[in-house]
Amino acid sequence: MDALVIRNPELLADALRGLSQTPKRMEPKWFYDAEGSALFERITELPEYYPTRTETAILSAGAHRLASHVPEGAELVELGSGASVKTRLLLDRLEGLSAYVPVDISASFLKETARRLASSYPRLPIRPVAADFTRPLRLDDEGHPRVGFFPGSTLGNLDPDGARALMRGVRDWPGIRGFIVGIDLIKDEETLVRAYDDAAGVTAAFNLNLLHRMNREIGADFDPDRFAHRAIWNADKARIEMHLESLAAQSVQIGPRTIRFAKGETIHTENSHKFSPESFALRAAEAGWRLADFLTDEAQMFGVAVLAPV
Ligand code: SAH
Ligand code: AVI
Repeated sequence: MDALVIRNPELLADALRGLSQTPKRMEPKWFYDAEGSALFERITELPEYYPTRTETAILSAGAHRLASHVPEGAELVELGSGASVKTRLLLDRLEGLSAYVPVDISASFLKETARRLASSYPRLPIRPVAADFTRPLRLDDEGHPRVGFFPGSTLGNLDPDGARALMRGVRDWPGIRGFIVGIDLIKDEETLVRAYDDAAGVTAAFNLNLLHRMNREIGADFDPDRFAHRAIWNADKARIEMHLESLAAQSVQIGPRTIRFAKGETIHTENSHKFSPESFALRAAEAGWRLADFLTDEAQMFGVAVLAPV
Protein backbone atom coordinates (compact mmCIF):
# COMPACT_ATOMS: atom_id res chain seq x y z
CA MET A 1 0.00 0.00 0.00
CA ASP A 2 1.13 3.56 -0.75
CA ALA A 3 2.05 5.19 2.59
CA LEU A 4 1.31 8.64 1.12
CA VAL A 5 -2.44 7.98 1.06
CA ILE A 6 -2.65 7.91 4.88
CA ARG A 7 -3.43 11.59 5.43
CA ASN A 8 -5.19 11.03 8.74
CA PRO A 9 -3.63 8.45 11.11
CA GLU A 10 -6.22 9.18 13.83
CA LEU A 11 -9.07 8.39 11.44
CA LEU A 12 -7.25 5.22 10.35
CA ALA A 13 -6.90 4.04 13.97
CA ASP A 14 -10.56 4.83 14.74
CA ALA A 15 -11.80 3.15 11.55
CA LEU A 16 -9.81 -0.01 12.25
CA ARG A 17 -11.13 -0.10 15.81
CA GLY A 18 -14.76 0.72 14.98
CA LEU A 19 -15.05 -1.52 11.94
CA SER A 20 -13.54 -4.50 13.79
CA GLN A 21 -16.34 -4.37 16.37
CA THR A 22 -19.66 -6.18 16.16
CA PRO A 23 -21.82 -4.30 15.29
CA LYS A 24 -19.53 -2.09 13.22
CA ARG A 25 -19.53 1.56 14.22
CA MET A 26 -17.90 4.91 13.54
CA GLU A 27 -17.98 8.07 15.65
CA PRO A 28 -20.11 10.87 14.15
CA LYS A 29 -17.31 13.41 14.58
CA TRP A 30 -15.78 11.94 11.40
CA PHE A 31 -18.69 13.29 9.31
CA TYR A 32 -17.26 16.78 9.50
CA ASP A 33 -14.54 17.35 6.95
CA ALA A 34 -15.01 20.38 4.65
CA GLU A 35 -17.40 18.36 2.45
CA GLY A 36 -19.39 17.05 5.45
CA SER A 37 -19.70 20.49 7.05
CA ALA A 38 -21.04 21.88 3.75
CA LEU A 39 -23.52 18.98 3.52
CA PHE A 40 -24.66 19.64 7.08
CA GLU A 41 -25.37 23.28 6.15
CA ARG A 42 -27.58 21.98 3.29
CA ILE A 43 -29.38 19.68 5.78
CA THR A 44 -30.24 22.71 7.92
CA GLU A 45 -32.19 24.17 4.97
CA LEU A 46 -34.24 21.05 4.22
CA PRO A 47 -38.01 21.25 4.75
CA GLU A 48 -37.92 17.97 6.72
CA TYR A 49 -35.09 19.06 9.05
CA TYR A 50 -37.14 21.09 11.56
CA PRO A 51 -34.46 21.43 14.33
CA THR A 52 -32.47 24.32 12.83
CA ARG A 53 -35.37 26.59 11.89
CA THR A 54 -37.21 25.80 15.14
CA GLU A 55 -34.20 26.50 17.37
CA THR A 56 -33.41 29.65 15.37
CA ALA A 57 -36.96 30.91 15.98
CA ILE A 58 -36.66 30.14 19.72
CA LEU A 59 -33.31 31.95 19.96
CA SER A 60 -34.60 34.87 17.98
CA ALA A 61 -37.77 35.30 20.05
CA GLY A 62 -35.92 34.58 23.32
CA ALA A 63 -32.66 36.46 22.71
CA HIS A 64 -33.48 39.10 25.31
CA ARG A 65 -34.42 36.48 27.92
CA LEU A 66 -31.27 34.46 27.18
CA ALA A 67 -29.10 37.56 27.38
CA SER A 68 -30.32 38.09 30.94
CA HIS A 69 -28.53 34.83 31.88
CA VAL A 70 -25.17 36.03 30.52
CA PRO A 71 -23.19 38.25 32.91
CA GLU A 72 -21.51 41.45 31.70
CA GLY A 73 -17.95 40.82 30.55
CA ALA A 74 -18.53 37.09 30.01
CA GLU A 75 -16.66 35.00 27.49
CA LEU A 76 -19.07 32.96 25.35
CA VAL A 77 -17.65 29.53 24.46
CA GLU A 78 -19.61 27.66 21.80
CA LEU A 79 -19.17 23.92 21.24
CA GLY A 80 -19.66 22.56 17.72
CA SER A 81 -20.08 26.10 16.40
CA GLY A 82 -20.28 25.15 12.70
CA ALA A 83 -21.25 28.22 10.69
CA SER A 84 -22.13 30.13 13.94
CA VAL A 85 -25.36 31.31 12.32
CA LYS A 86 -27.49 30.97 15.45
CA THR A 87 -24.76 32.57 17.55
CA ARG A 88 -25.27 35.84 15.73
CA LEU A 89 -28.73 36.09 17.33
CA LEU A 90 -27.04 36.09 20.73
CA LEU A 91 -24.04 38.22 19.72
CA ASP A 92 -26.42 40.91 18.47
CA ARG A 93 -27.89 41.11 22.00
CA LEU A 94 -24.74 40.61 24.07
CA GLU A 95 -22.84 43.83 23.72
CA GLY A 96 -20.71 43.43 26.86
CA LEU A 97 -19.04 40.12 25.95
CA SER A 98 -15.28 39.97 26.53
CA ALA A 99 -14.74 37.35 23.79
CA TYR A 100 -16.38 34.72 21.65
CA VAL A 101 -14.65 31.33 21.47
CA PRO A 102 -16.04 29.00 18.79
CA VAL A 103 -14.85 25.40 19.19
CA ASP A 104 -15.16 22.98 16.29
CA ILE A 105 -13.42 19.91 14.93
CA SER A 106 -13.88 21.04 11.31
CA ALA A 107 -10.77 23.24 11.21
CA SER A 108 -11.05 24.85 7.76
CA PHE A 109 -14.76 25.55 8.20
CA LEU A 110 -14.06 27.08 11.64
CA LYS A 111 -11.37 29.35 10.22
CA GLU A 112 -13.70 30.68 7.53
CA THR A 113 -16.53 31.16 10.07
CA ALA A 114 -14.22 33.09 12.41
CA ARG A 115 -13.09 35.32 9.53
CA ARG A 116 -16.70 36.16 8.62
CA LEU A 117 -17.66 36.85 12.24
CA ALA A 118 -14.66 39.12 12.74
CA SER A 119 -15.83 41.31 9.90
CA SER A 120 -19.39 41.44 11.29
CA TYR A 121 -18.31 42.09 14.90
CA PRO A 122 -15.07 44.11 14.60
CA ARG A 123 -14.96 45.07 18.30
CA LEU A 124 -15.44 41.54 19.67
CA PRO A 125 -12.31 39.42 20.17
CA ILE A 126 -12.91 36.09 18.40
CA ARG A 127 -10.69 33.20 19.44
CA PRO A 128 -11.44 30.04 17.44
CA VAL A 129 -10.27 26.72 18.86
CA ALA A 130 -10.05 23.70 16.52
CA ALA A 131 -10.57 20.83 18.95
CA ASP A 132 -12.57 17.72 19.75
CA PHE A 133 -15.09 18.72 22.43
CA THR A 134 -15.27 15.16 23.78
CA ARG A 135 -11.75 15.76 25.13
CA PRO A 136 -11.00 18.19 27.97
CA LEU A 137 -10.76 21.77 26.70
CA ARG A 138 -7.94 23.84 28.12
CA LEU A 139 -9.37 27.27 28.90
CA ASP A 140 -7.30 29.92 30.71
CA ASP A 141 -8.44 31.34 34.02
CA GLU A 142 -8.42 35.03 33.16
CA GLY A 143 -10.80 35.96 35.94
CA HIS A 144 -13.79 36.73 33.72
CA PRO A 145 -17.11 34.86 33.84
CA ARG A 146 -17.77 32.21 31.20
CA VAL A 147 -20.94 30.90 29.59
CA GLY A 148 -21.08 27.78 27.43
CA PHE A 149 -23.33 27.59 24.37
CA PHE A 150 -24.12 24.23 22.73
CA PRO A 151 -26.94 24.65 20.22
CA GLY A 152 -28.19 22.29 17.52
CA SER A 153 -28.88 19.33 19.83
CA THR A 154 -25.32 18.23 19.09
CA LEU A 155 -25.21 17.04 22.72
CA GLY A 156 -27.71 14.40 21.56
CA ASN A 157 -25.04 12.92 19.30
CA LEU A 158 -23.17 11.74 22.40
CA ASP A 159 -24.19 8.63 24.30
CA PRO A 160 -25.55 9.23 27.83
CA ASP A 161 -22.13 8.72 29.49
CA GLY A 162 -20.44 11.00 26.98
CA ALA A 163 -23.10 13.68 27.42
CA ARG A 164 -22.75 13.53 31.20
CA ALA A 165 -18.95 13.73 30.95
CA LEU A 166 -19.14 16.71 28.60
CA MET A 167 -21.57 18.54 30.88
CA ARG A 168 -19.32 17.83 33.86
CA GLY A 169 -16.33 19.12 31.91
CA VAL A 170 -18.11 22.39 31.13
CA ARG A 171 -19.22 22.64 34.78
CA ASP A 172 -15.50 22.65 35.70
CA TRP A 173 -14.46 25.44 33.30
CA PRO A 174 -12.84 28.36 35.14
CA GLY A 175 -15.38 31.14 35.78
CA ILE A 176 -18.33 29.07 34.57
CA ARG A 177 -21.69 30.81 35.17
CA GLY A 178 -24.08 29.09 32.81
CA PHE A 179 -24.56 26.67 29.93
CA ILE A 180 -27.14 27.24 27.18
CA VAL A 181 -27.96 23.92 25.48
CA GLY A 182 -30.23 23.16 22.52
CA ILE A 183 -32.06 19.85 22.74
CA ASP A 184 -34.36 18.13 20.31
CA LEU A 185 -37.59 16.96 21.94
CA ILE A 186 -39.23 13.52 21.59
CA LYS A 187 -42.05 13.58 19.05
CA ASP A 188 -43.86 11.30 16.61
CA GLU A 189 -41.75 8.76 14.76
CA GLU A 190 -42.71 9.90 11.26
CA THR A 191 -41.53 13.47 11.79
CA LEU A 192 -38.30 12.21 13.34
CA VAL A 193 -37.47 9.69 10.63
CA ARG A 194 -38.27 12.12 7.80
CA ALA A 195 -35.88 14.66 9.33
CA TYR A 196 -33.06 12.10 8.98
CA ASP A 197 -34.12 10.59 5.64
CA ASP A 198 -35.10 13.53 3.47
CA ALA A 199 -36.62 13.23 0.02
CA ALA A 200 -33.74 15.05 -1.71
CA GLY A 201 -31.18 12.60 -0.30
CA VAL A 202 -28.96 15.23 1.32
CA THR A 203 -28.78 13.34 4.64
CA ALA A 204 -27.94 10.18 2.69
CA ALA A 205 -25.06 12.07 1.02
CA PHE A 206 -23.93 13.35 4.45
CA ASN A 207 -23.88 9.80 5.82
CA LEU A 208 -22.18 8.33 2.73
CA ASN A 209 -19.56 11.11 2.77
CA LEU A 210 -17.98 9.17 5.63
CA LEU A 211 -17.05 6.40 3.16
CA HIS A 212 -15.76 8.93 0.60
CA ARG A 213 -13.74 10.55 3.40
CA MET A 214 -12.14 7.24 4.36
CA ASN A 215 -11.26 6.70 0.69
CA ARG A 216 -9.75 10.21 0.46
CA GLU A 217 -7.88 10.31 3.75
CA ILE A 218 -6.87 6.76 4.63
CA GLY A 219 -6.78 5.11 1.21
CA ALA A 220 -9.76 2.81 1.88
CA ASP A 221 -11.50 1.32 -1.16
CA PHE A 222 -15.19 1.62 -0.22
CA ASP A 223 -17.61 1.59 -3.14
CA PRO A 224 -20.24 4.01 -1.73
CA ASP A 225 -22.76 2.81 -4.34
CA ARG A 226 -22.80 -0.55 -2.54
CA PHE A 227 -24.01 1.02 0.74
CA ALA A 228 -27.37 2.61 1.57
CA HIS A 229 -28.34 5.27 4.09
CA ARG A 230 -30.74 4.12 6.82
CA ALA A 231 -32.44 6.19 9.56
CA ILE A 232 -34.24 4.29 12.34
CA TRP A 233 -36.12 5.47 15.45
CA ASN A 234 -35.03 3.47 18.50
CA ALA A 235 -37.88 4.18 20.92
CA ASP A 236 -36.27 2.32 23.86
CA LYS A 237 -33.24 4.56 23.73
CA ALA A 238 -35.12 7.66 22.51
CA ARG A 239 -32.74 8.14 19.61
CA ILE A 240 -32.59 8.28 15.84
CA GLU A 241 -29.86 5.96 14.61
CA MET A 242 -28.12 6.45 11.30
CA HIS A 243 -26.54 3.45 9.64
CA LEU A 244 -24.82 2.60 6.36
CA GLU A 245 -26.14 -0.73 5.17
CA SER A 246 -24.03 -2.98 2.96
CA LEU A 247 -26.09 -3.88 -0.12
CA ALA A 248 -24.00 -7.00 -0.84
CA ALA A 249 -21.52 -9.36 0.77
CA GLN A 250 -18.26 -7.49 0.17
CA SER A 251 -14.76 -6.80 1.44
CA VAL A 252 -13.13 -3.43 1.91
CA GLN A 253 -9.41 -2.82 2.33
CA ILE A 254 -8.46 -0.30 5.00
CA GLY A 255 -4.75 0.10 5.63
CA PRO A 256 -3.38 -3.33 6.47
CA ARG A 257 -6.77 -4.90 7.15
CA THR A 258 -9.54 -6.45 5.08
CA ILE A 259 -12.97 -5.65 6.54
CA ARG A 260 -15.74 -8.07 5.54
CA PHE A 261 -19.40 -7.09 5.30
CA ALA A 262 -22.32 -9.50 5.09
CA LYS A 263 -25.24 -8.38 2.92
CA GLY A 264 -27.50 -6.25 5.15
CA GLU A 265 -24.81 -5.64 7.78
CA THR A 266 -24.53 -2.01 8.86
CA ILE A 267 -22.02 0.52 10.10
CA HIS A 268 -23.74 2.44 12.91
CA THR A 269 -22.62 5.99 12.17
CA GLU A 270 -24.65 8.27 14.45
CA ASN A 271 -27.09 8.47 17.34
CA SER A 272 -29.23 11.54 17.77
CA HIS A 273 -30.82 11.38 21.20
CA LYS A 274 -34.11 13.15 21.84
CA PHE A 275 -35.22 14.37 25.26
CA SER A 276 -38.15 15.53 27.30
CA PRO A 277 -37.52 18.64 29.40
CA GLU A 278 -37.58 16.32 32.44
CA SER A 279 -35.16 13.70 31.07
CA PHE A 280 -32.75 16.47 30.11
CA ALA A 281 -33.00 18.16 33.53
CA LEU A 282 -32.16 14.81 35.17
CA ARG A 283 -29.12 14.28 32.94
CA ALA A 284 -27.95 17.83 33.69
CA ALA A 285 -28.45 17.37 37.43
CA GLU A 286 -26.16 14.33 37.36
CA ALA A 287 -23.46 16.66 36.03
CA GLY A 288 -23.89 19.42 38.63
CA TRP A 289 -26.36 21.69 36.82
CA ARG A 290 -29.88 22.90 37.55
CA LEU A 291 -32.40 24.01 34.96
CA ALA A 292 -32.61 27.79 35.39
CA ASP A 293 -34.79 28.44 32.34
CA PHE A 294 -36.31 26.53 29.45
CA LEU A 295 -37.46 28.03 26.17
CA THR A 296 -39.46 26.12 23.62
CA ASP A 297 -41.64 26.68 20.54
CA GLU A 298 -45.43 26.50 20.49
CA ALA A 299 -45.48 22.92 19.17
CA GLN A 300 -42.74 21.87 21.63
CA MET A 301 -40.54 20.47 18.88
CA PHE A 302 -37.26 21.77 20.27
CA GLY A 303 -35.97 23.21 23.54
CA VAL A 304 -33.28 25.64 24.63
CA ALA A 305 -32.24 24.96 28.22
CA VAL A 306 -30.38 27.44 30.37
CA LEU A 307 -28.35 25.58 32.99
CA ALA A 308 -26.86 27.16 36.10
CA PRO A 309 -24.16 25.57 38.28
CA VAL A 310 -25.62 23.95 41.41
N1 SAH B 1 -23.98 24.59 16.02
C1 SAH B 1 -24.35 24.47 14.63
C2 SAH B 1 -23.71 23.26 13.95
C3 SAH B 1 -24.21 21.92 14.42
S1 SAH B 1 -23.53 20.62 13.44
C4 SAH B 1 -25.84 24.40 14.54
O1 SAH B 1 -26.49 24.33 15.56
O2 SAH B 1 -26.37 24.42 13.42
C5 SAH B 1 -22.40 19.92 14.59
C6 SAH B 1 -21.11 20.71 14.64
O3 SAH B 1 -20.30 20.11 15.66
C7 SAH B 1 -20.31 20.65 13.35
O4 SAH B 1 -19.84 21.91 13.02
C8 SAH B 1 -19.18 19.67 13.66
O5 SAH B 1 -17.99 19.96 12.94
C9 SAH B 1 -19.01 19.86 15.15
N2 SAH B 1 -18.53 18.67 15.85
C10 SAH B 1 -19.04 17.41 15.77
N3 SAH B 1 -18.37 16.58 16.60
C11 SAH B 1 -17.41 17.34 17.21
C12 SAH B 1 -16.41 17.07 18.18
N4 SAH B 1 -16.27 15.85 18.69
N5 SAH B 1 -15.64 18.09 18.59
C13 SAH B 1 -15.78 19.37 18.09
N6 SAH B 1 -16.70 19.68 17.15
C14 SAH B 1 -17.52 18.68 16.72
C1 AVI C 1 -25.30 17.95 14.51
N1 AVI C 1 -26.39 17.07 14.90
C2 AVI C 1 -27.14 17.63 16.00
C3 AVI C 1 -27.23 16.65 13.78
C4 AVI C 1 -28.41 15.80 14.32
O1 AVI C 1 -29.55 16.16 14.02
O2 AVI C 1 -28.18 14.84 15.05
C5 AVI C 1 -26.46 15.85 12.75
C6 AVI C 1 -27.31 15.28 11.69
N2 AVI C 1 -27.32 14.03 11.32
C7 AVI C 1 -28.18 13.86 10.35
N3 AVI C 1 -28.79 15.00 10.10
C8 AVI C 1 -28.25 15.92 10.92
